[in-house]
Amino acid sequence: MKLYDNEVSSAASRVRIALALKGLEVERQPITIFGEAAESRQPDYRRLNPQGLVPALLTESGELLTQSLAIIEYLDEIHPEPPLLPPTPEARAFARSVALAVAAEIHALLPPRVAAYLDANLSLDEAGIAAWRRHWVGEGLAAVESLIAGRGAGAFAAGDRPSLADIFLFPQAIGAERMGFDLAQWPAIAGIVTKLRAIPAFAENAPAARR
Ligand SMILES: N[C@@H](CCC(=O)N[C@@H](CS)C(=O)NCC(=O)O)C(=O)O
Repeated sequence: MKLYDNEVSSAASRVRIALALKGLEVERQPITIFGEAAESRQPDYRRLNPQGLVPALLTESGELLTQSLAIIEYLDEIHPEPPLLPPTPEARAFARSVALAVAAEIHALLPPRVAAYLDANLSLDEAGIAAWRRHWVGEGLAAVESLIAGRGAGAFAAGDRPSLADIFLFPQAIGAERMGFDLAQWPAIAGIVTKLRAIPAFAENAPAARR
């Protein structure tokens, strides 16, 4: 398998974490994602992945899979151990809801293409874009905190072992810290992130800081 990857990407980090939890080694193809000249925007990559996003995973059978949630569920199906989804239907639905609360309600508002649009079409300067990002991260993680704390599921976000929910939460929480948020304001998230930092699959595959 081959992963189209970017070390800074929060979405690609999710797939790297899932691969590491499964003990799977894949070929990595770095794809640049920032600026007009980004490889993700070029026709060659668009032909492969029309959305022009990372991650994307080329399977052994030559199919290109896109979207981190779909890729991770695929990996979980072809390599079921250790499972990335909890054992009960309710807990599985909860894990997916945390994953989507991060991917669809927070992360989707932050990537380079969104910042580029705010800059080019809505005349937001750097400070305006930073305020936009802080707003959606702060509001989004506060909601995720309530979801997790309200359910009181266990040691991790959706039970007593790391799951899909943690795979999505961890890179977003690391990103929030880099933006200057103190995770202590969200005690359930802060406690889970402390435990996840001690797990090499998470710690070694967190999104890198943008240089
Ligand atoms: N929902 C997608 C999000 C993918 C995504 O937005 N990736 C970002 C990097 S974190 C990207 O490739 N951005 C390129 C751009 O915004 O132009 C997923 O979960 O895979």
